[in-house]
Amino acid sequence: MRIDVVTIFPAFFDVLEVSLLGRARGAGLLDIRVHDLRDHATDRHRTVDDTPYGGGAGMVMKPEPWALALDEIATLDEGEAADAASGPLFIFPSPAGERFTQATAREWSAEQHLVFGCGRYEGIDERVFAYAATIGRVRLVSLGDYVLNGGEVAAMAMIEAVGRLVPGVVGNPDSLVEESHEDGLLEYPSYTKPASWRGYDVPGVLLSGHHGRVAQWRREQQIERTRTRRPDLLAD
Ligand code: 6GU
Repeated sequence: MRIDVVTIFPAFFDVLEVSLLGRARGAGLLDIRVHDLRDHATDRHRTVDDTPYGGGAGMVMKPEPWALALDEIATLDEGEAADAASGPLFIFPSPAGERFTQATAREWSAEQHLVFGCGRYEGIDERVFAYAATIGRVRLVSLGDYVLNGGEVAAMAMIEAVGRLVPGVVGNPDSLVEESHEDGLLEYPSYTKPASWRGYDVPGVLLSGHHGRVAQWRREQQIERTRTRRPDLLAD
């Protein structure tokens, strides 16, 4: 899978060189390319923002540098411009977007080419989204109901959630099956040795060697945890 990121803070993405995703990049499973939006500014001050029409606080990111950056990234291997069908999936992290979930991550993990456009300030000129929809598909996506300073940290979270679902990135695919949110429930609690530690004992059923009872206990724990911590998931 190819993933491009457009940002005015490329350094945010340096950590993609470590851990699981770093290894996946080294192995050629993920082709991640980070671009500095300022490289596409058209003035010598490398300006990427301006004051909002209609007034108001903060600055808005200008459309021209975005269009140049997205055009370059969406250009097909044959040098031709992409269209809505042949182009990448453009993802703009935004607190005003639809909610990102494990289902979204699953869906995106089957894509060939994702492009994350990270906005800063009060946002990106709205026309950029309309333009991007002519050279690919566009989604505005939020991590949750709180505000971050920009799309970078949100894009990192989404890249990790999607990247680990790309075949081969996680060594043992079994570990992807029993996770929180994969079956709509939170994950069951986990324990390792020693069986007794500082007065806390591992639940006896896990030491019983009885696979059926272990499976039943874990299921009960999943439901109970979800009921107390995330009742909204059961309502869905
Ligand atoms: Cl995707 N972006 C920003 N800026 N803030 C957020 C968010 C995204 N998701 C939650 N808060």
